Amino acid sequence: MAGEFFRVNISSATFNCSAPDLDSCPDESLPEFAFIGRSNIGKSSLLNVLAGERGLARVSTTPGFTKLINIFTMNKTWRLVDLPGYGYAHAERKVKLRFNRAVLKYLEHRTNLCLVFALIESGLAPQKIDLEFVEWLVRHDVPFVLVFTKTDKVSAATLEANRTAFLERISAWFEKPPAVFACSAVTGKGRQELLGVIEESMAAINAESDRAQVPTESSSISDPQPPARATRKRRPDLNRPW
Ligand SMILES: Nc1nc2c(ncn2[C@@H]2O[C@H](COP(=O)(O)OP(=O)(O)OP(=O)(O)O)[C@@H](O)[C@H]2O)c(=O)[nH]1
Ligand SMILES: [Mg+2]
Repeated sequence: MAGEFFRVNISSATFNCSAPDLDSCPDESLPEFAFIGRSNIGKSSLLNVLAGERGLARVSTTPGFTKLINIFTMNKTWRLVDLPGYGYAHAERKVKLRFNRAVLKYLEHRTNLCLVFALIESGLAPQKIDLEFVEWLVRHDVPFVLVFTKTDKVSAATLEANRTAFLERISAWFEKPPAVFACSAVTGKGRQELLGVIEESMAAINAESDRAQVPTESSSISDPQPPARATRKRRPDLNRPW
């Protein structure tokens, strides 16, 4: 139910693979939830917090550390995806792109990508590159929630001011603004809420899949409906309860 969160228990978290691009990613059989944001924002750290395994994704003080699409499987049934960050000039210089082309392709075309956690620094006023990236997500219909992170480094008042300012800057792009969460990889704040979003998302996908498989009056045995999972884009839409 909207606004209520389940307690998700992760009993197994394993490394699946590191892919240089979309074509190298594993099959699309499991729902994926990906972390994106500026280099050094804390994507790998937050993935570890959600997974409950400190050393699962590699963390570094060096910006631009994660260079591949790193995929991890939770409870053998869904995946967390650690993406290379954006906005790190040195990593981008060669290709003269502000955003990593392989990451954009993954975000745009990965059909089992259910939701993106777009990380924003709690301690900063809205940054041009984050606004530009969120606009790209909106234009490409990528379902996302905003995660203001590193909240342990800022006061509640600073977080609130920056969150409000960011939402004001993006408000014209939506009828209904995206859900916003506040997290810290240091304190674990926000973990249950993000896991709750994942749980809700998977429940919605399963319900949609079940609905699609219920025979209708017009369907017949000689004209079976193909299973929804195999044939349809399974991305949730932007009008989700959260
Ligand atoms: N205080 C604080 N530090 C954090 C938090 N999350 C991450 N860090 C630190 O920020 C630095 C970068 O963390 P990463 O998780 O590697 O960041 P990333 O976004 O994966 O970085 P790239 O892979 O380079 O894009 C590390 O020194 C972390 O310890 C947080 O919530 N609070
Ligand atoms: Mg990283």
